[in-house]
Amino acid sequence: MFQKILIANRGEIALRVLRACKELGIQTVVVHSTADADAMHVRLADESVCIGPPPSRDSYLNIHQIVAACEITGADAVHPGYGFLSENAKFADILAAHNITFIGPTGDHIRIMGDKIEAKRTAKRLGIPVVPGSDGAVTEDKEAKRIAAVIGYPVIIKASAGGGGRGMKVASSEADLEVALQTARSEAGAAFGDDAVYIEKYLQKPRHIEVQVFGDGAGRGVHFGERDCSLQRRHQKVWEEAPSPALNAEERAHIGGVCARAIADLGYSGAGTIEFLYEDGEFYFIEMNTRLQVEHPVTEAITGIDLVHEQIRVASGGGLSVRQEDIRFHGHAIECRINAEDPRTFTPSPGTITHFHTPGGLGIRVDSGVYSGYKIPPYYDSLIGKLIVHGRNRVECMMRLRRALDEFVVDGIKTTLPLFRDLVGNADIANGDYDIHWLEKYLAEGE
Ligand code: MV4
Repeated sequence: MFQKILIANRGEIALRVLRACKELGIQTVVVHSTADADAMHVRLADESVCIGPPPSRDSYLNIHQIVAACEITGADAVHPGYGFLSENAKFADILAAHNITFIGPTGDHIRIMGDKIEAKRTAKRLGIPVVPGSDGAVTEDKEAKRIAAVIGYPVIIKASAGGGGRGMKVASSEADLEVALQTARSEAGAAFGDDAVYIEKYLQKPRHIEVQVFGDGAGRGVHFGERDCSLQRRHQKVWEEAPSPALNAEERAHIGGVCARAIADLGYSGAGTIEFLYEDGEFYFIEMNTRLQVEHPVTEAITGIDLVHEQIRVASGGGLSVRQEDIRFHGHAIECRINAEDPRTFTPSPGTITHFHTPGGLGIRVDSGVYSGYKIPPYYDSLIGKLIVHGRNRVECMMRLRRALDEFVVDGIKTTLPLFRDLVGNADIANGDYDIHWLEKYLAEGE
């Protein structure tokens, strides 16, 4: 087991990882920018190293400063959290070259999944169902037209170097296709320095369902069920739940089994998320994330398994703590992302939190690094905490969520809490009847 882990992140996830290290008796080092000197994770860590000024590129993204902080403190592993360097293959390679363990998959696995064409090709080879479309990059308009005619319109053009919704164009008929291709190519070239694009059938009303997987790096793979993350705005998830209200146990076991076998065959190590669009009872792979995700606590709630413990264990060579048959699903969990934003426009609202009171009681978890008197710096993303509620079933979970939202107090800044108080009272949400477009339509209607 590791002696000392360096946490290369900030905010609620730095605290989340720190808690896991403390439970495992592992020493902690945090790195932080000058803007985060007063952050909770800096106060709670055994050691801290200031690695630069507020802009991320000069601090949380500065690989050399982070490696230097490892050498100075003698950390033997790095947990990258999510965002920042968590899916940076070069960072994973550099740490390996310094004999420091990256708590995550190999640089090569990160590289494969970062290239969306290569990721899709790999998924297909491993038996994961993919969206019908081109087999790789499309370079010729004629070829694109031929493929679109076969799969049928509408189609979507995606950038291979994109992902997470960046660099996509929809074409509803052949008349739109050339312009969509040109625009997608030039935008991808400008944004990513790689103009490779691919084409897929455009699904019009899918849900976003993602499967949590783990590999031990030596041919074993397991799944921890799915999360439904359909409620999002501009590709930012707002509300996530597990299990998905749309799946039955048979569908869950089937897609989970497919994903676990793929992870085993790939020799993948650590936590991963395989993202699907789900429409009319079918799953279609879109991307794989090679990190721990913001919404991992809903999976922890329904399985009772600490996914950060599991990541640390696997990275240290201890293997998976569970076999597939040990992983059981209990009840229902919902996560609400509390952002320092206007609840309707989502405009960031940094500033000082004058009062912070979190809900408690059975089935309530709040992951947050903020406190009364804390000043939210304007340089980073606006997530200030997550409310995760667990119940024996979805109805109980929703009742408890409504109560928890009533107790939650964040004064001094705007937050997304009022949006969640509206959502818990909505009939579609109560029925679990929503797709990836539901929230944006709901917000537009309220204008
Ligand atoms: C799609 C799609 C429809 N059809 N692909 C957006 C994020 C990126 N991960 C993939 N995305 C989409 N890909 C096909 N073939 C619709 C989306 C999409 C979406 C997906 C998940 C969650 C929210 C979304 C919002 C808009 C579009």
